[in-house]
Parts: sequence; C-alpha cells; structure tokens
Amino acid sequence: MADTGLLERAKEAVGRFCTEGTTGEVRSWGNGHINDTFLVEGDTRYILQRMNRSIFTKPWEVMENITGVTSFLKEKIKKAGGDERRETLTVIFSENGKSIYEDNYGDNWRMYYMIEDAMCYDQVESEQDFYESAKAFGNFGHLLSDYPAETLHETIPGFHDTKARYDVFVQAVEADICGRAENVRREISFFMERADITGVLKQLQTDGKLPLRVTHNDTKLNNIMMDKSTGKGICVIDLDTVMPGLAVHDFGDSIRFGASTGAEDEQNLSKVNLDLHLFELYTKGFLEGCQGSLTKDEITMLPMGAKVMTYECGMRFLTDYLQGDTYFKIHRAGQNLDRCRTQMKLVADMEAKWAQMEQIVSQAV
Ligand code: ADP
Ligand code: GN1
Ligand code: MG
Repeated sequence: MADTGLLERAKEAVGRFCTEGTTGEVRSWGNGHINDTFLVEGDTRYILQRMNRSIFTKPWEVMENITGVTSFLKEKIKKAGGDERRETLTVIFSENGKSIYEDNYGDNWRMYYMIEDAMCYDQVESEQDFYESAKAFGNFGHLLSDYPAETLHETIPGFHDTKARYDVFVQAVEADICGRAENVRREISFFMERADITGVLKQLQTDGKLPLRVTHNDTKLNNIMMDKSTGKGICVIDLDTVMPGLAVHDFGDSIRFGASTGAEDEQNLSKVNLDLHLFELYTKGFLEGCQGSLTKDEITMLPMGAKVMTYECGMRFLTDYLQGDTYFKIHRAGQNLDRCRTQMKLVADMEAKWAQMEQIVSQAV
C-alpha cells in the first residue's frame, strides 16, 4: 500500500502526462517488487509508475530502451494485423514530450496504457495459462531476434552475472551489517556449497556455445498479461531489464516462479516443489514460441537455466535480507528470508529431479 504522501504525488504526476479524456481515481496497483505502480481510472485507464531510483540510476537509458523496443514491436504487431496498443506497452509522453516526468523530489514517473481485458497472475491457476505464457515469452525473444542489440543500454550492470552476484553475497555475509548472518548459517552454506554453478552459463557463453540475444531477463508470470477472453499471453510487460542476455535465463526465471507448487514467499516449505508437469508444459510452449530459433546447446541447457536462475534469485533474496531489505519490497519482516528459502527448496528439488528435467527437455525437441 502506498503512503498517502506518495499517492498525492502520484496524482500530481498524472496531470503532467498527455492523457486522453478525463482521468479519475488513482490507486496503488500490482505486486511488483521494484517500482511503485498505480492504476489511473478514467475514460482511458493508465498505469503510472514511480521508477525505483536507487536501482535504476540512469532512468533515461531505461526509457530509451523501452521506447526503442516497444516501437520496434509495434511495427511487427501492425504488420501481423495485431493491436499495437494491447500487444506491447505504449509509452505515454509528458506535457514536455518526454518519457519521464521528474517531480520536485527528484523522482521519475512514467506512464503506459493499462492493458485492458487481461489478467496477470502471481501463481499458476490453470496449466493452459502457463503454457500460453511460455509461448508468449518465447515469442517475445523471437520477435526481438533482429533488434539492434548494440543500441540497448545495460540498465542494471551484470544483472544475471551469477558469479558477480555471488561475490556481492559473500561480501554481505562478511559485512553482516544487520547482525543477521548468525541465524541464517544453514542458508548461507547452501549457496556457498553450490558456488560451482555460478560460472557454468558464463563459461558456455565465453566458449561460444550460448549466444547473446535480446532477452527480457525478468520473465515471471506477473510480468505478462493474459487475455481474458482468449487465454493467450497478450502482452509482455515490465521491460526495465530488456538487455542482451541468454535465452536460458528467460526460460529459467519463468520456471523458478511459475513451475513451483507454492508462492514465492510461502512459509510452509512442504508446499513448495518443482512441478514436473508444469515444467514440461512450459518447455513445450517456450520452444514453440521461439519458433526454432534456439540452438541445440541452448535447448540442452534449459534445465541448467532453471537451476541457475532459481539459485541466483534465492541468493539475491538472502543478500537483501542480510543487507537490511533495501532492494526487494517487503510487506512483512522476514519476507526476503522466506523467499530465499522457497528458492532453496526448489533448487534442491531440481537436483533430485534432474534426470527427469533433462529427459523432458530432450523429448520436447
Ligand atoms: P515491477 O518492476 O515493480 O515488477 P511492473 O512493471 O512489473 O513493476 O508492474 C507491476 C504490476 O503492475 C504488474 O505485475 C502488473 O500487475 C501491473 N502492470 C504493470 N504495467 C501494466 C500495464 N501496462 N497494464 C496492466 N497492468 C500492468
Ligand atoms: C523483481 O520487478 P519484478 O518484481 O517483476 C526483480 C527480478 C526478480 C524478481 C523476484 C529489476 O522482479 O530480477 O527475479 O523480483 N527485478 C529486478 O520475484 O531486480
Ligand atoms: Mg514486474
């Protein structure tokens, strides 16, 4: 829930954008961990966001990426006879023709059309939805396969550099600024014992086995809007981290979030497991969406993508817990630790189900 002061500032920001018709009530919206999101009611509804300024230190670069990528996608959508206003985000410009309105507090606000008649889920409710989300995320990468990657800014340096994230984690353990390390020794050891996997994907990339592509890098289920009437993944949202990356990261991040039988912050770990059936459905949908563009090595490494992304995210949650919960939004004490534990449970479950995961992938080709 946004505080009243922030809500007032959001209302003030709304007036700074070139909106159509009259706008009405503004309220806090969605379950993202990073930005402050508001729904703006009106003849046309909008999504207003205060960009996270400590994470996105170069907001103009983020918006340059997003305007570039969405304009590119709009051309493709138009050519395919689609609805460019619904099938990708539309950046609404400010009264000064800018993609950002900077308020008196130095905060950066941006606006998009609300994607209407669509839902986004925090957990898989129907298998079919998950399969459709896989096709849409796969297709997102496919549509951007000829985007000029060199024009993209690296909005968060080393975003999926798991080894670099491991180093930050070790520093956080050593610094232990909140005095929390003692009580999470078991969790710390879990990540340290598996440090070997932090370099696996980077090595394959260096060896030329995994190509750099334009990827989304944050492909969790609540970053895609599902059409209410057709059930299809209609619009990939949250484009802050579209950057050159690995396709296996996009696959893996969806698995860690969506193929889990429990919520990301579930406290009862007996409810958290990797659902192999969902893993299989996602694999099938993702490969279909990619339309043959993945190489043999990329496909072989899909299970590794799932494991590394789950490991990395769990380690990021633990790092944030150790550093005092300054990165991911929390709504209760210990939430980042709970999130870390679900990811650990999933990594362990993937280890136990590794042979089946590999078999599913080889059979899906
Ligand atoms: P964060 O980076 O904090 O995750 P997101 O851009 O993912 O921010 O937005 C948070 C949530 O707001 C999304 O999960 C979704 O529910 C909703 N949302 C964001 N943009 C739109 C949009 N254009 N139309 C409809 N819902 C949106
Ligand atoms: C964040 O922004 P959001 O909530 O969609 C995070 C992802 C994590 C995810 C974990 C920019 O995603 O990297 O995987 O939380 N985004 C950023 O739920 O750090
Ligand atoms: Mg999001």
